Amino acid sequence: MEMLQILRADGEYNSKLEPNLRVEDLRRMYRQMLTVRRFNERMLLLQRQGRIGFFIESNGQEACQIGSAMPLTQADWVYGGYRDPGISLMRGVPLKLLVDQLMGNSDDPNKGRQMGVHWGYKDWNIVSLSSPVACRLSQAVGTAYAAKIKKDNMVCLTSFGDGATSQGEFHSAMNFAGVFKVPVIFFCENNQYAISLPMRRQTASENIAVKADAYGFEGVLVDGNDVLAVYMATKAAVDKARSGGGATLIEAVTYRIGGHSSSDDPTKYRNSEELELWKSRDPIKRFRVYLMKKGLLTSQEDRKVQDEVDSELVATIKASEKVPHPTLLSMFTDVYAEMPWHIKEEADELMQEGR
Ligand SMILES: Cc1ncc(C[n+]2csc(CCOP(=O)(O)OP(=O)(O)O)c2C)c(N)n1
Repeated sequence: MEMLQILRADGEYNSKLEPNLRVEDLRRMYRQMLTVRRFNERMLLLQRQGRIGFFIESNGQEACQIGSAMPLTQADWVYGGYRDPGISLMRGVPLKLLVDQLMGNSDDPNKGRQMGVHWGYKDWNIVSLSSPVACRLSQAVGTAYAAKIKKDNMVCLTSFGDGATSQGEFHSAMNFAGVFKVPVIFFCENNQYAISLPMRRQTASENIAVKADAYGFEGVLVDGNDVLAVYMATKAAVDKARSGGGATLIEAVTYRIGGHSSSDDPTKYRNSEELELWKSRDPIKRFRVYLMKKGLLTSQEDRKVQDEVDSELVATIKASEKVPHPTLLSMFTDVYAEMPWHIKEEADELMQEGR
């Protein structure tokens, strides 16, 4: 199976395959990729300083997030992962809401009741993340199937890691999607590891994309560090799903540059040569070289964008840190349409304590 690649690691590109994207879209994609990178760096620092409790980085996976979100419309639905803050940003979720989520403050739409990095933004059709690996695949298939029954023109994209493909839920979701020709895009961000388990121990198949064959739909292998290739592959899958052609499995081959989470030490299970090799395939660097080659970005403009992204992050963190924690009583709101008596009793008791 051939891997779709448009931008090579050194920034050379295949002009025959370039997508027809507007200049402002290319610039937006670059800015958002930078934002994700800086967001990762800053949030990990905040976690180390004890200003947030937990974080999961997506350093190195920026092209996957930005390229896969790009072809979606606002009406489409996303069941994304903890490594996908960039999908939220591309859909228009303000950066502050991402920081609010990690702080669990009262501006967070979930009011701090979800685990950190478990993004969910109803206004942008981003469904709150469930922790069990792979369970969102069948949730996404269900949503997409409902849309099909209702003759709603939306598609549903779900992203997940290589580890998710070894769960039973992967089989159930893929099988159902194939049989019922559901408008869903399975977007696998193969970052080579499921915590410490390397890809060679994950599957004996030649790759993950090939698994789609068994379910009767197309599997596509794409360079996950090439934002243009990810965009092209996802756009084709979105167009196909929207026109009744059913599901696609996209395997975006990438690498997790950081640890699994802020609680992990990856030096325990992988070597620095491997890390350096993948760092040389950086998705942002190659997109920057491409934009410069095309005359769409100068070094000065690049500096300016980077400064703007940094300033926005600093200001956002400051603003989020000023927001108070949710009140204790907020744990009783938005949960039940009608509060059961025993919960009401607990809420009343808490209120009497003046909290
Ligand atoms: C059913 C289940 N088993 C184990 C875990 C613990 N766990 C959390 S993330 C993770 C690895 C997931 O790897 P992958 O799907 O490749 O995604 P990645 O973290 O690499 O993005 C595991 C085992 C879990 N959340 N759910």
